Amino acid sequence: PDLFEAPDYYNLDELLTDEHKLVRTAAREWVKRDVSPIIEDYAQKAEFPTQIIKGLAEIGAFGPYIPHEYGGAGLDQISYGLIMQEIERGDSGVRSTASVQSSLVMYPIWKYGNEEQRLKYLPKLASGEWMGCFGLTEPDHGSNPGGMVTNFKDMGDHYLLNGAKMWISNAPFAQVAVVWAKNEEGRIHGLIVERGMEGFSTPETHNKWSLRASATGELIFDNVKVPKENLLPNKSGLGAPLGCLDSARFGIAWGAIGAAMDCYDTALRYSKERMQFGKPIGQFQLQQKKLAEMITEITKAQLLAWKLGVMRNNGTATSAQISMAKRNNVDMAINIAREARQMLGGMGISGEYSIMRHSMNLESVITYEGTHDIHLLITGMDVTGLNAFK
Ligand code: TGC
Ligand code: FAD
Repeated sequence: PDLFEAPDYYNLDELLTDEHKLVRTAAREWVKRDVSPIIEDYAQKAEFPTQIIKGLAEIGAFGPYIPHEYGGAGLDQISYGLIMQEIERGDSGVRSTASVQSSLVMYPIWKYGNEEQRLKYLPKLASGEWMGCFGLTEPDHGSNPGGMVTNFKDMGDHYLLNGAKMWISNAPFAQVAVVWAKNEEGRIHGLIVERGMEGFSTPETHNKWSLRASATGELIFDNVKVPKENLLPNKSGLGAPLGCLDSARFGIAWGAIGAAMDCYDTALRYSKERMQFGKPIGQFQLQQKKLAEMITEITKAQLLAWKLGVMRNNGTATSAQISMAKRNNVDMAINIAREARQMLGGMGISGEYSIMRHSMNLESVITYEGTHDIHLLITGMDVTGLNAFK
């Protein structure tokens, strides 16, 4: 079999429909052709390759499950997951761009917006004509977003927005920002802020050693006049942004498998080619242990993601179940990246191979969308009924 398509140790393809496989093939072929050959170079330069935006839109990565009437691909949750998996096989930073656009910008406009907002923004976001970002995290409020200080006041004919967001993916080039801020009563609402509004700026964050091919920045609001029609009317409170995170975390649980697959494939291939002591290194038991553990963990993660996809499709997945998959699968991927890097010896640190880039990228993935420890505490709260955050 083509190693790029592997691994599928438990023949999980049997669980997929023809549509799932077609969507996956389209994403896979596009990543192989348009992302993998250029991405190392962009990561080294610390630049987002804007030329791939059109291709991301074409494979349905912008709003995979948003209905056709709003320009989305109208697919199910498993197709969404498979697209994220294939993109992250290329690079977690590219998957981040797609996650943010779909789950953190299009999703809230679709779910919490009115019809005018859906029609104004969703088709342009689906086609990639406009790119979006999501502002929840602040300099002093990361894991505890409920403490945010960004706020807006009702000025009669508009809102006046003040505050700052930090670590925002896509911020430096986004035309549209979905921003979470408190009103005068301290209630959290979503506002659509557009580039060009006076007092709104998006300085880029430099010197990242992780997600270098993804642009990250701040969102600064200095008395920004936001038209009243830009408030998302249909949901407020912390549950509104957390609902978006459920969708993004689900996609990350699938995406991380893609990064792990690429590291495993690379290490497996290398272990059969690299000769030391007169043998391929794959013949040594210590190297076989690494590969055997990798394929076991990938297979478990695939099953977790697939079943979660079934539950997302029928609307029964709980936020805690999503947390478990995000936490497990990202941890699985970061461990595989680290082991795979060692298997390549000195070559493991070189940009000739993708492993070190995946390894560094996953340091962000294990932190954003809720850190590894925050997700553990969500599981802990779910099973004990006792809240460690309060
Ligand atoms: P808590 O009191 O537990 O909950 C507040 C309200 O929210 C409801 N809720 C949820 N609703 C929907 N989905 C969820 N997952 C929900 N979790 C909780 C909850 O029922 C409650 O509703 P109500 O009506 O009673 O008010 O909230 P808390 O303040 O104790 O915090 C809980 C905690 C720590 C789990 C949460 O705040 C959290 O998840 N923190 C992590 C922050 C985080 O994930 N930030 C991500 C920023 S975005 C990002 O990283 C993008 S990276 C993208 C990329 O590049 O791919
Ligand atoms: P902190 O919350 O300060 O956490 C520091 C440490 O303390 C962590 O290990 C954490 O697990 C631990 N900790 C915190 N609270 C507890 C507790 N109660 N119990 C035990 N341990 C605890 N945010 C957005 O809004 N939009 C984006 O697009 C976005 N993109 C990002 C892109 C990148 C590359 C990165 C790195 C981050 C991005 N983020 C984004 C922000 C991300 O969600 C936050 O970094 C993350 O939620 C953690 O917040 P923090 O960095 O403030 O860490």
